[in-house]
Amino acid sequence: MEQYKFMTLGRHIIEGEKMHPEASGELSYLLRDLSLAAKVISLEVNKAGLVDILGFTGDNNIHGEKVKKLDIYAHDMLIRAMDYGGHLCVMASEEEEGIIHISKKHKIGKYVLLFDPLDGSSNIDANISIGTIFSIYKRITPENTPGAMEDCLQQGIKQVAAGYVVYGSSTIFVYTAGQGVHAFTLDPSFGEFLLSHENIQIPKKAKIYSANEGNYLYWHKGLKKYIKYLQEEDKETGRPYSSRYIGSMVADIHRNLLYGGIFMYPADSRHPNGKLRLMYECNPMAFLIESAGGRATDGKQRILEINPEKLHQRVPIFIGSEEDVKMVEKFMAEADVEKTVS
Ligand code: AHM
Ligand code: MG
Repeated sequence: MEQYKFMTLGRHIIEGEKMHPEASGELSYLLRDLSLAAKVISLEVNKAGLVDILGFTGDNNIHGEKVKKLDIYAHDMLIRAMDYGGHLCVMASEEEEGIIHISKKHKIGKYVLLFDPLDGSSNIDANISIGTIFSIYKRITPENTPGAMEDCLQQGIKQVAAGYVVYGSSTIFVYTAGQGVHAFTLDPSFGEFLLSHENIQIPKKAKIYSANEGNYLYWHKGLKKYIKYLQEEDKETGRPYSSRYIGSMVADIHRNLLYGGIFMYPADSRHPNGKLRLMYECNPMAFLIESAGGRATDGKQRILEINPEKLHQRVPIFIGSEEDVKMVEKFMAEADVEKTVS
């Protein structure tokens, strides 16, 4: 097994910064604050089966879904850990309808943070991996003023850093600040994230597809054909593929990042924009997967180039190994041509 240097997340961030002497260091502090929030959330997630925290609170979130206590806990914890640092001007969370202003008591900074505090939370009761997803931008409104909606509604390509924390058999913090994708595994005995995967590159082509096939009936014709194609036998192209779907985006993407594969949450005839949110789920994952050499589109357009219209906008997503994503795009484009001709 490859031996890594005994490198903590904090030290890795500082060393990365040394390569950019012009950097103010604010992004490093921001990532460090995020990792602190992740440790606290991880502790609470691990305790979920032990304390009376499971079950619904009875409240609905802004999408009309039942909210569990841990979602609220993670949302509150992130705000508490992030708003006093002086590095942010505004935040937005999947669990809150509007933007979240920085308290007047604290200094206002130049960065913008968007997050999904606990993605895949419908899996909590079954002890299945869940995660926190984050996305960081530089503000576009004038400095030293409160951040605004336009700071949050930037194209994904403008992200300066993004990542996720997966709370699974171990807790792993994965991030990119544009130069490589790195993963750090939490050592629970002394509470440090230690470098476990450096410069992760997603395989160009793989043998795994992840999608909720229960929606098959409602899918685009080209997508149906693509899935059937993956299930056919052909040794040369490595088919049939394996189907792996956890139903927890962070866990599905994490596996595909390491082993290669394609994750899809497409549009369907009942949900023309798919399910996942551009600002909280798709953009950060697209930034990360592209930084690891992969590809992310909505079937036609690069996710990172979509012009966001609203905070909680949903978009279809096809993300993962480059050649696999290109292949599904080809199937869908061909089906569209057939439809126009007939
Ligand atoms: P959430 O943000 O409400 O947790 O929903 C997002 C989750 C993703 O983690 C996962 O990929 C998807 O919803 C699963 O949806 P489905 O149950 O429709 O397959
Ligand atoms: Mg989510």
